[in-house]
Amino acid sequence: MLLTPQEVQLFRHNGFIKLPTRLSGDLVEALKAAALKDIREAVEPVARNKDGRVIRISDLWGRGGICRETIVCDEILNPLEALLGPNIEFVRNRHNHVYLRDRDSTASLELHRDVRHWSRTIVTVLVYLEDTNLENGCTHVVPGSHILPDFVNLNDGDPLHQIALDQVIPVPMKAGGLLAIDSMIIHSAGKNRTDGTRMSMTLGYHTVDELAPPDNPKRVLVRGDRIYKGNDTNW
Ligand SMILES: O=C(O)CCC(=O)C(=O)O
Repeated sequence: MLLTPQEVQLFRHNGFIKLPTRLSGDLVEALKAAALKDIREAVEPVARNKDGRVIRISDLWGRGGICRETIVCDEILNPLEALLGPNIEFVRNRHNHVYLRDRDSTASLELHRDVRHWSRTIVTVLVYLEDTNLENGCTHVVPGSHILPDFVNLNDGDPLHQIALDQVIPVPMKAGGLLAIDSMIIHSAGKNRTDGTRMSMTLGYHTVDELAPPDNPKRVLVRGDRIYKGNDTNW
């Protein structure tokens, strides 16, 4: 299912869209089981909290199997085609991980942008492997903030920045739900105030960069062609 022109316009305007597609319950369960196994066995690369517990597994692409199948699945790439065009790359060196957030988690709780400049933004797809809500820390966004002027430190006390910070809203999502954000949007994870977990995958995608050398190992072509239009081929 592709996005309608109206949904594309909403994404461009608001900086996020709940995709109309979702992952099946079976796929979500299989993903959770695979992630929990890698967390239990601490399959590298992983990140740990201060107590040594694994809270994040990284390089989902490199893990292959069901992680890789999800990265290239139609439920994600079909709607992304409406946003990014027919030629899509998966970004290996931003996101590309599963987070297991609990009461002690501190990662990404501060409002932030994932990238520094609109000319180099990515589309991030948040894949929820458990229901997220106000209690267990759903994603929060400041609608439309992807087009605000570029600022690096949101918490510097500047009243203009405070205007943006005051407009943050929560975006609860069901397990299997897919939220696409322009990574320039100001956003955060919510605080998990429950005794349960909140597991999600975070995936980043680009349109193929027609001016970048085509052999970048940090970018994987997941749909279409790797076109190269640099004019150095006919100097
Ligand atoms: O998981 C979330 O809700 C947000 C994640 C996030 O902010 C990030 O990965 O940069």
